[in-house]
Amino acid sequence: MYSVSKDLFERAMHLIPGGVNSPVRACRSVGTQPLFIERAEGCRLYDADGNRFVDYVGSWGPMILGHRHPAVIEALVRALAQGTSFGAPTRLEVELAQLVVDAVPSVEMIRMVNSGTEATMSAIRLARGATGRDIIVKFDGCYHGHADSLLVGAGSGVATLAIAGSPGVPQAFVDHTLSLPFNDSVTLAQVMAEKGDRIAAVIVEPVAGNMGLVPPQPGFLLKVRNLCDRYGSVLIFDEVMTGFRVAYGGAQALYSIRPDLTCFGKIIGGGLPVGAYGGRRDLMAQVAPQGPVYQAGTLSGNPLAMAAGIATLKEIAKPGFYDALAQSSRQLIDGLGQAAQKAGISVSTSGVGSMLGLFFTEGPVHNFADAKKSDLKRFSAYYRQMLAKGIYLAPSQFEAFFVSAAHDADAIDCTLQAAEDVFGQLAT
Ligand code: KE4
Repeated sequence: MYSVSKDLFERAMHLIPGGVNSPVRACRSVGTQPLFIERAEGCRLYDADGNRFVDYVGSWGPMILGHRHPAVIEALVRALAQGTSFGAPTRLEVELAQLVVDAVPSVEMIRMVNSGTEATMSAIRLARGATGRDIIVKFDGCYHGHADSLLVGAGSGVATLAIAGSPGVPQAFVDHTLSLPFNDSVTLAQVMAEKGDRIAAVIVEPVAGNMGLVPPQPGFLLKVRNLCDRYGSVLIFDEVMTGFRVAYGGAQALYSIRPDLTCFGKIIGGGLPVGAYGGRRDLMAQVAPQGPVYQAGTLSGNPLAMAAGIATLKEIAKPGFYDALAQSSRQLIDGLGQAAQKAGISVSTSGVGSMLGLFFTEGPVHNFADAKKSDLKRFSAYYRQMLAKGIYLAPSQFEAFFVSAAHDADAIDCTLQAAEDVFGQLAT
């Protein structure tokens, strides 16, 4: 069933740490070996053994259109005909920057980079440079990439691997980073009252997706915004995952909050390596070469990534795109909750647009401490049994999962059928 993947994994283990190029893909927290994917089409993946799966990882978010959308492929073919990388400006960078600026009013200027990590790392540096302050506030369970100063009490891989921070992160970085409970504006207010004049920025996933899916509680984001205003700290929305996912204008459009800086990734690259940070003109004007805050990147604004991102954004900007996606997503998450309930399995489900979460705990799940109450053994069994039925989920309780425009009724139906069988088996 998975013999080719097993062989490839054995070879990979000798060449690549853990046999993967990104930790969560190792599937260690769910007790399986990773499948090596050969190709993808629409909402489905095909592994090296020819097995077919309905894909709810979507490359961890970028594939909101589904895999190999014709418009994206055509744009890439056109771009390839011109070359792959020039190390010089191209019209495509201007076009993608304009699309993002038009879509997200708080973004007056934007800089392309090559990953979400680069985006958040650079936004943090900019906030520190602009304020002359050092302290950064983040929230437990939120993951902003693997930059040293942010790998403290993070979610995603760190949560899954139960590493608090990471070896190699100097103590000094821990001193400059405070990690507080998500959705807890009282604690944030206390910390800001005590240290606010030394806090350069508060960085938050406006909808947390790296401890599983945890939406903001009513008023939380507004309270964060008001506290940043009160103490002169920069508010950074890490929309690497939520940007163009939960709404065309991102979570900030959904919750009507205007951050000072926003980080992007994933969808704006249409599946190619990309990241970006942008926001207030007076802040972004301080980024080199216009200003003194240095940041650079060999492949920043790469024409292939720009072409795929432009094609993707043009498709998702079309009328009705998000309504249709929300409808199929709602059908899925409600169906999963009902299937679990029917089997007598305690789960807590949540959804913001096509970004979904299912915890194996009674809930409610409002923060990382709640999320960690989940039954990880039961999640692992659920993951493995759903995989055996052709449903490809994120291999971690602490990840969100995603529906794309390519997930048709057949895909949703067979997922719900599989879940009904699996929850029934888990209950015995
Ligand atoms: P990258 O450096 O992985 O492109 O982006 C880091 C990042 C920043 N901010 C948020 C909110 C993110 O979700 C991420 C990366 N997400 C993880 C999984 N949720 C990527 C998967 C992986 O690490 O393999």
